[in-house]
Amino acid sequence: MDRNKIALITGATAGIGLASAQRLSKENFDLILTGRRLEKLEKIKEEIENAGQSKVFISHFDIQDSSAVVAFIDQLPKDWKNIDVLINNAGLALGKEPIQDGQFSDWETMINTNVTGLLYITKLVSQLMIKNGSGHIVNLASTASTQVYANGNVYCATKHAVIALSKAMRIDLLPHGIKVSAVSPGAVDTDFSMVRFKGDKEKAEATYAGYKPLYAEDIADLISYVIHQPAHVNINDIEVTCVAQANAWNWHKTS
Ligand code: 8X3
Repeated sequence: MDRNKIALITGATAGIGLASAQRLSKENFDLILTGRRLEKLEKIKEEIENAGQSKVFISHFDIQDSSAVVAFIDQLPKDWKNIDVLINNAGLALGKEPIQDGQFSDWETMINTNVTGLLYITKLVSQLMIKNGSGHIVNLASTASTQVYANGNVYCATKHAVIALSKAMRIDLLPHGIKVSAVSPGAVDTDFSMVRFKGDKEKAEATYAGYKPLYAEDIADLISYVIHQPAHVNINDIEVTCVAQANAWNWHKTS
């Protein structure tokens, strides 16, 4: 291939999405970065392009909005439509209450972002990949994709859906040679918990206190490993936690 590969990363303004963008910019990828915050995307584009290794195309929209997703794909310049890798990273948790106390609006946002938004993007990008004759879709799942913890209800359900959809996509896209992988991290020290607890710093910090959690760069490293396998190899599913976390419930905290 005489061009850089192209990776599309959703939710690229922070956390795992941003770390993946930074990582892939050093690995001969040009990047399509999407998110809701234009200013952040502009800053990231400038930083990566100034470093001189990668071209960056940005687009800001909310993946919950199907017309915005359609418009984004329609308006992608022709050369940027050769997407080699789609990293479905956009996703969030909102609230941590028992089912009887959960907020409808939190549930809607989680389901519409983590599941429906991922589907909108995947449908349209997989059509481009089929036209191009190859591609790799990497879905960000979670330890919550196979386990359910107290008060994790709807978030865990959305991540279970991500694993089910990853398996389904792998079947549907099999005749087209498109790889589908799921990456399932445990606790990663990002603004995930500040978002989940709606700015409650004490609760957010408690999530990562008393042990050494994973960092966004650890997951970017794994994603890089997953997408750099030989053409005939696909990593279907990979779960990763820090050493202090055994599963969704068991932790070894020193304070
Ligand atoms: C993030 C991991 O344990 O907060 O998906 O659900 S957890």
